[in-house]
Amino acid sequence: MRVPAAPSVASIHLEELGPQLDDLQDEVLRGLAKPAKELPCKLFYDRRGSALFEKICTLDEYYLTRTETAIMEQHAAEIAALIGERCVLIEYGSGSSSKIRILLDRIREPLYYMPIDLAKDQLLRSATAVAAAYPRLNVRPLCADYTQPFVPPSIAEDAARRVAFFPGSTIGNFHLHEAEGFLRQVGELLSHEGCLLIGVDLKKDPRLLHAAYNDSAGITAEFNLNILAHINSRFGANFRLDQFAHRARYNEQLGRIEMHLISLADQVVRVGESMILLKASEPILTEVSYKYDLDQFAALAERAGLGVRRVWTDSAQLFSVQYLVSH
Ligand code: AVI
Repeated sequence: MRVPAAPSVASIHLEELGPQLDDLQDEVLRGLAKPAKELPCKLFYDRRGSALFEKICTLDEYYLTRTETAIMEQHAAEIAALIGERCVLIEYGSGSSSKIRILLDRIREPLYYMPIDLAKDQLLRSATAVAAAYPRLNVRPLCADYTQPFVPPSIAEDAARRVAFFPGSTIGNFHLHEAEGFLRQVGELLSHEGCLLIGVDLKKDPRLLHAAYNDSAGITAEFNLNILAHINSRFGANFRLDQFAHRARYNEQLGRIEMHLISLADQVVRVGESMILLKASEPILTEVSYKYDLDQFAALAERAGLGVRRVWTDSAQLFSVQYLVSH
């Protein structure tokens, strides 16, 4: 059996697959030119946004992180047995790379770990920390926008199987048709024998959802407003953060949290060379966060060519961790 050479932490090499700054700016401008203005939620995650999100994950009201972590810890042995030995782990939206450790502590001889994220600084920091903690693991961070189709570098052809990991219910941040396209793309990457371990937040009492996205310490509001600061520094825009307010509401009909920034006045904002007109009370949609029921998610996965093989939930059925295979 081939055992990969232990990489030294200093040798961590980060691979980049765009996107170009111009493409991102175009995406921002296209969103702001729509009759109902919107911004891409991937732009939440600059250095400050990533730190604010880490803080959100520790809040009492934000049940998602602790519930998912508890489910994974409780079922880690079973999950590891399903995954088997000598796999390559590909994590989408790896952020702080904390939940992958629950798997790495249990899986037998994982060969490679490829964390994929757009937030480059945090990606490099987290990948370096994982490499230091698991010296026999080959860690290959990839800075890429996984919300767009991309071809990952070929790695670990000698691995027994590819395992995609997509925790946190980030799948909820895709619109439904995008979620299907994303799952199909993951399925194609997995090929035969591959599997996807995914965290999916579930429908529940809207009061719990409202509290989770309108926390009493105001961290989610700061996180939402920070997208404007990020756009200011990255694209030479001049949004005034004190001219916008955070709003997050549960749209029961569509089964999703809708997070907006509300313009507090008639105003003109410059983004690059463009001038954007905003009316008082006009909303900018910054994020959707879909909540699924189990049947609805299984049907979505089926349409994308994936089959749900195992579902673990907490006793209150707040959150689910699901094990999917490609057909
Ligand atoms: C990353 N994502 C799953 C979070 C969510 O709950 O939709 C982002 C977030 N937005 C506000 N709070 C947390």
